[in-house]
Amino acid sequence: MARRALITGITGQDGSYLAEHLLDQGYEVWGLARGQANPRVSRMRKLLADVQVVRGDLLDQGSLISAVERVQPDEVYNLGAISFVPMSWEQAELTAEVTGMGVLRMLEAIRVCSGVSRGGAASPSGQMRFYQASSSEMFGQVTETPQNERTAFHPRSPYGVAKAYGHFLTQNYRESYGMFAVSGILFNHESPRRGAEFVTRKVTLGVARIKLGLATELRLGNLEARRDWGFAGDYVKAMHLMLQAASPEDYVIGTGRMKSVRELVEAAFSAAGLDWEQHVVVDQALHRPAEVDLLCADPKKARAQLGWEPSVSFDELVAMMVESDLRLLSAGGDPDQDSSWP
Ligand code: NAP
Ligand code: F7E
Repeated sequence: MARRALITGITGQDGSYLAEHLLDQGYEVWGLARGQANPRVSRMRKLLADVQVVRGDLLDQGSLISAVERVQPDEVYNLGAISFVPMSWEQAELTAEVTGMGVLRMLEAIRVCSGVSRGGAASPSGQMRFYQASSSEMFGQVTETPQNERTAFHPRSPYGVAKAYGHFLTQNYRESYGMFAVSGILFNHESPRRGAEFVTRKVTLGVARIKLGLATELRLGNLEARRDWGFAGDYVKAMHLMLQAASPEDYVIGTGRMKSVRELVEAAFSAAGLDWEQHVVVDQALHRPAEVDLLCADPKKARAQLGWEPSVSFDELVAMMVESDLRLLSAGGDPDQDSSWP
């Protein structure tokens, strides 16, 4: 019988790549989707016709229990979150509820449905396995570079704090109940399906608009911030590998290479034959109340224990995204419309 996976955050970037990867591996894939008329669900259904949808919301404990009872998954991937860092200052409480408390609700749904009793450490074998989407934003103001699984956390946003809560809770359920519950500490990963609010996609869409004569300038915030950017399609494979491991452990996933936003901008404009200095305007209003200056992964553990390696370089990623956005906009596609997902 096919193994069954339940993915929260199915309408997001990672949900789509993970679902494709698991379908390729022969899984029966279920996606948890929220809302009465969520337009992102119809976009997801067009791209991923073989994914089955179960309704639920990370804010609603009962809905998660019902979803787990119905699907009876072998593996649960908790990717659902409010994931845009600036929004976490504007809606800090909601971020804590969805991105933080949502992890508690999902873990409780699994614990209740798999009959794990409080205080009774169960054997990890034969249980539902749980993956939590932890984030390099937990490192925040970094205490060492590169960051590994033992690096201390100093989150710099309500998002980072909520992720740290989910991370420690996942570790706690593993230790308290013997659950096979792990976190992947993923560094920034991007793709043509990245939300338009994140800096990579904002830049590649901006480049495409300027190249096609649809805009003349691109307004950005802090150009000096440095990130470790990789390709989302590679990173979802690491999520799957973590749940196939012999023992439940956390892993850092990234490329080990840092680039600044300025370097991202240079690469994207030059991929389209444009001079970025003619078009980019720095806007102080886009700076964050507390910035994460740099993030760089040390992915040695994942390489050694999971055999995981990134396959797409920074330059290849930027070129892929610029080409995709040029194609999308040339064909009259609107990145804000739900049908336009490459
Ligand atoms: P994304 O594109 O922003 O997707 C977020 C998903 O969460 C969407 O499917 C959204 O569904 C869902 N969601 C929001 N509120 C929800 C709720 N109340 N109940 C259930 N689902 C809800 O994020 P992503 O880039 O794919 O990232 C996936 C996960 O990895 C997130 O947890 C993110 O924080 C984490 N992460 C991402 C990165 C990265 O660089 N991409 C790095 C580290 C960690 P709707 O359609 O209903 O809004
Ligand atoms: O910002 C700077 C900004 O919003 C990257 C999420 O997936 O990765 C992501 O979080 C950097 C920051 O991603 C603009 O100040 C400059 O330093 O693309 P971003 P993020 O905040 O790193 C982590 C790992 C996650 O877990 C999150 O869910 O770029 N920046 N100018 C800008 N950023 C944006 N968005 N827009 C600008 O105009």
